[in-house]
Amino acid sequence: VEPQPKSDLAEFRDVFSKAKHIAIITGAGVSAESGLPTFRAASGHWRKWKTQDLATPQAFSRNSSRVWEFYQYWRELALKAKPSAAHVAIAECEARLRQQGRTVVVITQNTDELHRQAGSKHILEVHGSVFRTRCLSCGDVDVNHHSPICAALQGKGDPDPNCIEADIPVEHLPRCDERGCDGLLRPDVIWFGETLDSHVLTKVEKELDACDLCLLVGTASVVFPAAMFAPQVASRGVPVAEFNIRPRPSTSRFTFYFQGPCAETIPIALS
Ligand code: BJW
Ligand code: ZN
Repeated sequence: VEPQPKSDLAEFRDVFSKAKHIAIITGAGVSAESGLPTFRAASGHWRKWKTQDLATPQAFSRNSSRVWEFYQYWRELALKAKPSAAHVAIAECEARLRQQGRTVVVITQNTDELHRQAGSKHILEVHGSVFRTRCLSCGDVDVNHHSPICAALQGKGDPDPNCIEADIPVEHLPRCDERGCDGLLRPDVIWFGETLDSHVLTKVEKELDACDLCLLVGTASVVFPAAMFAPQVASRGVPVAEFNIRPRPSTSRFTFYFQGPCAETIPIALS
């Protein structure tokens, strides 16, 4: 029989108190209590489509207007959202441990910047950010928190499956303002079929190799390569603690499992 992960908080707290380099891997579940829908729940649909139909370079080249409407909706939600108790506890933990010469790194798949808003400093955003744009012509990457991001997207992005598509001409979608460029902008996020930024991945590898405790919070762990991060740490014999509302097949490979909404479990675990 496989060893079962433990849900013993006192034992976790003991390991946590001795850890010097903590890697916290997060997914959409950490933002669920901020009111942002997760990707693989029924609520994760937008109009008639799933994320897999919209978050691809093919979808963007076929219908840039539709994909920008989807991101208009997302960016509005993320801008209005407030960090949850889990985001806050993670940020406070980093600040507190720093005083003791211990480090915390957040390796997040989320593109909502809520960890940053909560005050986390050491963050690796492996799937990018919806608040950055990238130019398809010159490659320029820019920070952009404006909403709407361009006049034509004002009031667009309604998730109702029966609403009429905006069909915005590409010249009215977000365009590059670098001198003489005017190229089409896209959200600076990683879509299916695209490789993760190699500089970010190198930093992630370093952190996974250096950590002596790993937390895996609110992710379905089905999207690669991020799904391999925690198993990679566990295979070195380093303790991994998973926090999720429901166990997953690979949960059994980890040292600890704490079931429940992470806005409840994380503040207790990291207090
Ligand atoms: C709570 C909670 C609460 C709820 N408290 N918990 C086979 C092997 C290897 C690779 C592939 C393969 N087949 C296909 C691939 C490629 C593909 C992939 O992995 N597909 C899988 C679906 C199989 N991967 C890629 O394409 C990646 N690139 C790549 O691999 O490059 C090399 C390559 C290229 C081509 C072919 C093969 C290889 C890129 C992946 C990019 C993912 N991008 C997205 C969109 C980002 C843009 C945006 O945000 O708009 O990233 S997809 C979406 O999923 C988003 C998320 O970051 C990501 C992960 O989702 P996450 O965070 O796990 O969310 P959910 O909703 O799935 O889960 C929420 C969890 O929280 C659940 O477990 C809940 O129970 C829990 N929860 N409430 C605690 N309150
Ligand atoms: Zn440009």
